[in-house]
Amino acid sequence: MRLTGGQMIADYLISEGVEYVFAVPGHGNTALLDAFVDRKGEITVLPAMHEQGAAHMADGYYRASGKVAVVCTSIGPGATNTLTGVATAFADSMPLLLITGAVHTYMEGHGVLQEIDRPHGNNFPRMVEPVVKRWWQPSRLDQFPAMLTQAFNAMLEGRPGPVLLDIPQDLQAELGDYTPPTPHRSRAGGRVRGDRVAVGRAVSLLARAQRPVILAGGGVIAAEASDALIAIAEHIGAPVTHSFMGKGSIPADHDLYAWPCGDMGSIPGNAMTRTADVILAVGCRFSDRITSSYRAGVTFDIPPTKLIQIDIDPFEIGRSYPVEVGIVGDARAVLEDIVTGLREQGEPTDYRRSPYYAELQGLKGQWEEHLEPMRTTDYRPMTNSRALVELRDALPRDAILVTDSSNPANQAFNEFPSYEPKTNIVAGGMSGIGFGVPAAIGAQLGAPGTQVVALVGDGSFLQTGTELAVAAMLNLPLVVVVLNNGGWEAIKDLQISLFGSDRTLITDFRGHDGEKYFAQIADLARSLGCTAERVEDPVELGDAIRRAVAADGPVLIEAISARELPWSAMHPTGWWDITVPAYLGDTRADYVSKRGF
Ligand SMILES: Cc1ncc(C[n+]2csc(CCOP(=O)(O)OP(=O)(O)O)c2C)c(N)n1
Ligand SMILES: [Mg+2]
Repeated sequence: MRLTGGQMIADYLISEGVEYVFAVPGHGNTALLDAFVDRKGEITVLPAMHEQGAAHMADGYYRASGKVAVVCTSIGPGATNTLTGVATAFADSMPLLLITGAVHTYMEGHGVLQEIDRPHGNNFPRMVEPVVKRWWQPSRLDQFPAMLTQAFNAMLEGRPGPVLLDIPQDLQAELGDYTPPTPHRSRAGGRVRGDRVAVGRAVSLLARAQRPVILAGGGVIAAEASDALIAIAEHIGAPVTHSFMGKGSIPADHDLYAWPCGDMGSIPGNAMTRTADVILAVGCRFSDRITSSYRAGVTFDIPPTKLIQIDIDPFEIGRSYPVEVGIVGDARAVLEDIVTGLREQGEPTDYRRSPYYAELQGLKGQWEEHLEPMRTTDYRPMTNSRALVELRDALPRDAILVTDSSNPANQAFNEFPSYEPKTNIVAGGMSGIGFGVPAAIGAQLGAPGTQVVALVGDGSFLQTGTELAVAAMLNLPLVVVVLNNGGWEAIKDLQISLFGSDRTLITDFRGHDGEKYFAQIADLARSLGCTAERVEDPVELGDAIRRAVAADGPVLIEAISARELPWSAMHPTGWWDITVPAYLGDTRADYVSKRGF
């Protein structure tokens, strides 16, 4: 058949079952977008207010649904605005199909409007290259079928991630011959099994371990490997801790749940990993976030702890810690083989009778005690810990919590129980503020029957909160809770605790009169078409959230939150390498004495 390039793309996306295209239009993609006009009912094109928002929406949609979404933007600024969103998906190994407009093939290099033209014409792909698995910039229509099938292959196979199609405007509009490719005929499918010898060695190590610990990363969620992971934990009595991305791998009320480890981690998480004799790490990168910046003996002590590491990407094996056994493979396939191996070796341990189990329960009790004062206080402005308690109480067990960065995200990581995979959505590797609201819009579209809640700070909201206009247009039943403390308080807390109380700079928002400045966030949400409430008393927060959950459209709750230490801060148990300037004397010396390198 004869189709335009735009029609070929629309047709292939529909054949792949893509439901949503998040788009911002411009002259660079109008011919492409027009191809979707005649396919209404088969695929939905939705607006975003900013291209970063579009990318976070597509990413959030995938994280909640496991289905790929498309981002379609214009050329130049429309394309460059996507970079943070694409980088976020790339860091967390999330597939995302970015389609941008490019200069007409016959005008490339002339420096036309919005062309990134130096040192090479049509050069946007090289800006995005470090954060995509692959990119295409076709110059002929006959390249389209292979480009489209290869794009889905690259996105979905092996370690998933985003890809870019940068489509010259003339090709979007021109007719060419097209034989629709069959989706799935160009990719393998199935699961990559681990090496049998290596799996056998892992089984022996785990069966003999006295203090085994399982560390769940995002790979467990991606591979839907929770059941196998829990089966191993129960067979050998191993506490389970996790990274930001691995949260939800095991229900928080499972008795082997050890809460998270790392610089923002918990007492049990860090104590168990620090003293383990064998750690089974699954689909996790060992970023500085969960290793306490690699300072030995805070979160990990590898060696002497023996590490079994499973990852779909061979590069991750042994990247930061030497492995006793490294296994390349799909997390679920490998864990299922380990379960089989363990069952062949013997009966499950009666782990609840062991002193090791008692030790874990003791540490979990200490953790609850550690959090208790900040969780139960009626102090106003409210603590984040108290807000998290109220939020958990008001939400169903399967609600999806979307966070991005800073204290709201870090405290949710440490304090908010997640019970199911895919109910914890967080900007893990990039940890970018501004992810929360648009990602939650995408997640609510991806999980229509489940309550999605974004929990963000005012600093985060002020970056991308205008995407609530999209939630209002769609009347999405999304709940957004903004913890408004009038500033970038997590960074202020760092400035104070590391550099001194007289060395804060720009982190409290202040007006020209020197008074603290607060954005009126509930008013802002109302102006965009959302219902909004402002809550100052923590006692009233739970009911406000219940009202928001019961509403049928988007509701924002502006919760006025603590802005001064100790109320404003989280109290983590790990260590984070935040560099201290050389002129800060004793503080610098203390920092240097602690760092791992
Ligand atoms: C895009 C981006 N810019 C800057 C940062 C650095 N950063 C981390 S936390 C933070 C403060 C965030 O403020 P807010 O969302 O209000 O949360 P609070 O710390 O006040 O609770 C900043 C600026 C970041 N993580 N992401
Ligand atoms: Mg703030």
